[in-house]
Amino acid sequence: MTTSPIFPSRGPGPTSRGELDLEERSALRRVPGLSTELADVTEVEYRQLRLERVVLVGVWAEGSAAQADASLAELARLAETAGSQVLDALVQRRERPDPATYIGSGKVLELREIVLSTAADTVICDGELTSGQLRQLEAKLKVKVIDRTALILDIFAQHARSREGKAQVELAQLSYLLPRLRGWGESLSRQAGGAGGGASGGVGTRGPGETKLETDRRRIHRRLAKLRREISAMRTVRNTKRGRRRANEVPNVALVGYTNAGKSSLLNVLTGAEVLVQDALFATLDPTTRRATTPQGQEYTLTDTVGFVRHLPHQLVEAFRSTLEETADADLLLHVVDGADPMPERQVEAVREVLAEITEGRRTPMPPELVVVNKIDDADQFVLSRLRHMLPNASFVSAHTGAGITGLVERIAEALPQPQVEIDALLPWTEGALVARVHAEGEMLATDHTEDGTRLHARVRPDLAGVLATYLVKP
Ligand SMILES: Nc1nc2c(ncn2[C@@H]2O[C@H](COP(=O)(O)OP(=O)(O)OP(=O)(O)O)[C@@H](O)[C@H]2O)c(=O)[nH]1
Ligand SMILES: [Mg+2]
Repeated sequence: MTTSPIFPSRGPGPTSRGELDLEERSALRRVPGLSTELADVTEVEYRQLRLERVVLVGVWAEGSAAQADASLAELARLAETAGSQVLDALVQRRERPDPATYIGSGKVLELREIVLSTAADTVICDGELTSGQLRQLEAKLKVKVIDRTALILDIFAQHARSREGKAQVELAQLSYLLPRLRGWGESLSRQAGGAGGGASGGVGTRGPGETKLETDRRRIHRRLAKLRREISAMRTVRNTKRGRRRANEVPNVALVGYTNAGKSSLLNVLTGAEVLVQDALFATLDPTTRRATTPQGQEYTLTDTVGFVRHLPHQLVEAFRSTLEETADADLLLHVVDGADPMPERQVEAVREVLAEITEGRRTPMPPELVVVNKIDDADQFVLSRLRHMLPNASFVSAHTGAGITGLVERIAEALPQPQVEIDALLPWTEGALVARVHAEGEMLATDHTEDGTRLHARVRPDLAGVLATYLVKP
């Protein structure tokens, strides 16, 4: 077993403030982030992380040491995106997480020391923990403990803007919360109650009674049902809009990819849009669609949407299913890969996993995928050559410098489904090969053999229509 701190500790903090912090936190923890309809569910502690002092901890069960470190580095970025200050990080080498306390009991003691010396107020675990694990860790560490799933849900909650996005995030949060209702946070409340003056009966006595718990559960179930109804109603509206686009036969291209890969930047470059670009994870949650035109003049729409991450909480995938499925209905996927990431291969894998989860059980197959490796201006040459090998058909671009963008635009144009052009042409007998080609590629409406040649009435792709231009019969 090894414990490797990968972030320098910032030295011991003022532990004397601990009790005060604890009280403040208990006050803060009550029902933040939930809608007003649940405001009186005091035991529903969906924990917010804003501006907290955190220590990260991970279990390294498989893969290389570099991967384990990268995993914690990503957790650190997530924590910072959520607004926390990362003080320290630990990885424990273990075959599997401890069923009771996630990390081993010896390591829990070490972690407690680190928590004390850094004056951290929160520990974030790099996985999805059971409520039992969370409760036991909190009892031992005496600070708030949350897992990676809750952290990601928190970022989504902070970034959600649209009514639909907010409803989707709340649905995900409540689904996460429901199985964890009993007990999580209970031990900490008791601690706070004790520290706050023993017999006064404050915080410690507010643990959920069985009846209260049942009421909370019922309320949450009702709320979940309502959210599902609302989300499906909003989806109907969006489907109608999309149906209208379809009817106009404007093909849609969807940008997908790992969070922070540069999807929004590419949307801006390709369409001249000005959507939010941020060096933050999950900057984009709401889908944005913009019109674009190929160099040949064909119109299409480009949709930017929520990014993916390794082990995207399944509650989020479920809640965002309608948004994500829309992606899977596109005519073409632009799969954006962050070339500046040290291990972009893992991003590609994670994105394909989420896409597979979305399309699972659907009858329509995945749209064709065009991989775009972005940020080549900032990428390591070794990583790029690995990617060129792994993704021989990818486009290599930089949204910042514009490198490779012209080529990408051509590739998009080629990959778009072509609208069919209806032609009426009279081909001389000498053009037998062309007649055969129209039969093979086009949709035949009528054929007539006349004295002057073959009269063809058909629907064909624009390029073939171009070839036939000289033989068109003027109406
Ligand atoms: N060096 C470099 N940085 C880039 C490039 N494209 C985007 N970035 C930066 O990468 C960060 C993320 O860009 P976004 O376009 O917001 O990425 P995104 O995929 O939309 O991210 P989310 O919406 O958060 O999932 C920003 O800081 C961009 O400035 C590029 O070609 N080169
Ligand atoms: Mg974005």
